[in-house]
Amino acid sequence: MGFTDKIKAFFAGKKAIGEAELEALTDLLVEGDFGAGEAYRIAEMLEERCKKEKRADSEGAKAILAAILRETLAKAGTAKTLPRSPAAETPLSVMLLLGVNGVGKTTTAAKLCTCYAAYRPVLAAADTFRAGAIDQLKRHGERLGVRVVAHKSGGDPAAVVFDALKAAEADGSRLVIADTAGRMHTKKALVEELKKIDRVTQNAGAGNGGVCSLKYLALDATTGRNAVAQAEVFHEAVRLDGVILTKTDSMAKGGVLFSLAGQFALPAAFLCNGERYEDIAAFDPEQFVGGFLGI
Ligand SMILES: Nc1nc2c(ncn2[C@@H]2O[C@H](COP(=O)(O)OP(=O)(O)OP(=O)(O)O)[C@@H](O)[C@H]2O)c(=O)[nH]1
Ligand SMILES: [Mg+2]
Repeated sequence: MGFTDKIKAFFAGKKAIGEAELEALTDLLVEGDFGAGEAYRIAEMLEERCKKEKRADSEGAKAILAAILRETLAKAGTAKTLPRSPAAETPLSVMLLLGVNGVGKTTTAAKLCTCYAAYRPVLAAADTFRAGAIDQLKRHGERLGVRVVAHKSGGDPAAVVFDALKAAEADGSRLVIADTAGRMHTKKALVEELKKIDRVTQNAGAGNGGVCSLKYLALDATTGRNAVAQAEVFHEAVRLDGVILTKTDSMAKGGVLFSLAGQFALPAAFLCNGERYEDIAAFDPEQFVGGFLGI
């Protein structure tokens, strides 16, 4: 039975939510990738609110749980993104896709080209580390009809981003989407690399009111709680603008997004649910909570 089916079965046909039910719900939340402490806290809040609102029936409890989950996500606010069409005053922007190995950075960079087609995006092959990464991005570029700016393997990622920004300016493009290397950065190396990219980004935009830089962390939903640990390292190092949860199509539960919102005030920006270019959507908290609880 899938996770959402279990949640549905849990609430279906129960007349009252008592001690035993709250305990079972805590276990279910943990199974849904909540941390144990958080799951316990949410169950406690649910118990309190059910008492206060005099609703111990399962329908009432489910509605209250949905409200608690929505409030948890709201703590993170809304992730910074770009409007789908550039306004006249929208500065040249760069989106950096960060994350550990294999989470879906390159695929997501390509998907974002379709979301922001109105910007006539340029892809920057800033993963100069993994053999084959540049060719992989070039293949996406060919399929999408998007220009890919690349240097040689082993080159400086910041220099690639700089050249991509120059190419974008020359082409009348308003957005650079940069694929980065997926090695597990030490915090220091990550900070240094991104500082350098930030520096060249600001230089590239000098005289044009600067460049808007957005840092997104790609997280693989199937890694469960490990995603929270990854987010903590990256967010502490570089202050992320949002998270992109990938592979939500593969039996993943997504409870980590509640942890990221609750613990780090880090919001989700996009969800990816497949390997096709169109398998990406802006994060919608209402819909996400509905999906999580099978409402
Ligand atoms: N099912 C599913 N697969 C995905 C999704 N996003 C990416 N993938 C797959 O995950 C694998 C890794 O994707 P990449 O985009 O190469 O990941 P990456 O983070 O760039 O990997 P490295 O460059 O090696 O660090 C590929 O097989 C993708 O097709 C998704 O939303 N759903
Ligand atoms: Mg990659």
